[in-house]
Amino acid sequence: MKKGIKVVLVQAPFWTVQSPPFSLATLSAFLREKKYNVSVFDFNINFYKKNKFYYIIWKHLASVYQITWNKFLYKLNIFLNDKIFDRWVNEIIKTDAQIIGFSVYSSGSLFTQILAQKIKEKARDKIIIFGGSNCRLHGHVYINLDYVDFVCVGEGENSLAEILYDLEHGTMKKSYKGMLSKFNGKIVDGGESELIQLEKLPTPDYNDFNLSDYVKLYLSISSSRGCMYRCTYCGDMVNIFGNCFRFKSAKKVFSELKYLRDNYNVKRFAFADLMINGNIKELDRLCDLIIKNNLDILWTGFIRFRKEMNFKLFKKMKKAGCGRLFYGVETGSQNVLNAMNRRYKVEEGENILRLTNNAGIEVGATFMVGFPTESFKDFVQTLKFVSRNNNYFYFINHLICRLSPGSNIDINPEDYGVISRKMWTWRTSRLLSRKMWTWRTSRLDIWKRIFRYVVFTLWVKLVIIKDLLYIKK
Ligand code: B12
Ligand code: SF4
Repeated sequence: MKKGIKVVLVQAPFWTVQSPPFSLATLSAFLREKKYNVSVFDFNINFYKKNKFYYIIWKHLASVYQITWNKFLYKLNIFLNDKIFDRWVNEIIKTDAQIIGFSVYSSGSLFTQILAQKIKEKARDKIIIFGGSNCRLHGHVYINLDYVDFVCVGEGENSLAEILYDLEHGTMKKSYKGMLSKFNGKIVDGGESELIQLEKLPTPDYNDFNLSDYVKLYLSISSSRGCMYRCTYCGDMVNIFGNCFRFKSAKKVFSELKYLRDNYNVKRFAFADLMINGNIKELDRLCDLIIKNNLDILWTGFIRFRKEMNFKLFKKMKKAGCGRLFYGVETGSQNVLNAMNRRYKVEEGENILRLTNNAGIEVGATFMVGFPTESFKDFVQTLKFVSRNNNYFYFINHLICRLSPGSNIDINPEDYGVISRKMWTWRTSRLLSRKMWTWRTSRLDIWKRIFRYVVFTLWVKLVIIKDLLYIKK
């Protein structure tokens, strides 16, 4: 029998249009298992479907907002999208839910805040909870907004279930583990929540989503949470609950994949893990199970260079349906790799790219230019790395290294020659968190990094053209 408390979970724009928001599918499955009455709304896909062009314009504006927290953009959004917001607010209020939870990523911060504010204006009694990776970074900023009641800074499952339980039994407490809350006008930090046992989590629930709305649909799944490495630039560290790596057994992941395939008739999956090869033995076992049971699926995931990965395993992964893997290559310089604490040798990385490609798996690679200790010589080594290995890449992404809040560089900037942080002091800007998104050693340094980014972009294009000419010959 369902419990009396109703909860709505919301994804505001902007998030992926290829698959339903994974965090909400995970949380709704968990709460439903506990017999709560849950409704889920993906307003991101809703907005996309209404007008794709308009969606893209706002997506870019929202990305400006995520850095500047610009008041003008906030007001412009309310002015131009008022009707859309009203429709969404009404949809939410119609459910009669007491609790409204938002999954907040940096890309969705602008729309989430406006939507939450409008809900509170219309129905003061609703309890508004923010959760998601952006809350780990900006939790204190969010909890200071008068329309936000709780901010989940840890894993959502247990914290949310605890609040729902207490609300139902009239035993609301001063603080909740994994949450920031308000009590008698004061902000209370409930401390770290206990880590959930992944093996006990239910399979993500995609029943609330109209799957035909998504573009080239795939479903997300996870085999682990966290990471056992400590790359110095990595901001995901703040998102790694409990600072450790946890994994599900191959048997459990297989049963989830099978259930999702059979239940939703979907064959394309993406692992939301930070790396799918955190536990190589379980990955190997999972591939065996998929092959033995002829699951007939196609999947992708983020993966890390590890010298334990061999050709036999890549072949097995391919046979089990692995179509593409995403590597964070970052640099072709051993010096920079060491400064990044990537813990592998350039040659090992190259070898793994070759093995992946030879096994018939497409390779997506991300490079990072302008790491604080990167010299011009290091940069040239990265360019050479790209041309040497270009045949193995299906596509290359690259970005300028930015200061990720919570990363080692952020905590110990002096160790990397980062002497001062550039503060975004827009006159219109709202409350800004202490952590900033970029740094500067000198004005020249910024231009140097932009220059390298441009050169890298051109280089990738040049290498591709060169290869095409070569093939034509
Ligand atoms: C998988 C993933 C994706 C997938 C999403 C798949 C999907 N269907 O949802 C894809 C590849 C599409 C993706 C895309 C992007 N991503 Co991404 N992604 C991730 C990754 C690796 C894992 C996220 C995940 O699903 N984890 C598993 C779930 C279960 O965990 P979770 O989301 O944290 O949710 C838990 C808690 O946070 C909490 N919670 C979450 N929501 C709520 C809500 C409530 C009410 C409560 C109480 C709790 C709660 O409970 C959940 C369960 O414990 C993270 C890295 C990370 N460390 O989190 C980056 C990350 C979330 N992505 C990020 C970004 C920036 C993006 C992009 C915007 C990048 C870009 N510029 O294009 C795009 C957005 C989509 C688009 N193209 O427009 C950033 C977000 C930054 C921030 N601080 O907000 C992260 C943190 C990576 C990073 N360090 O930069 N991403
Ligand atoms: S960059 Fe990847 S491997 Fe390195 S600490 Fe972050 S999540 Fe882990």
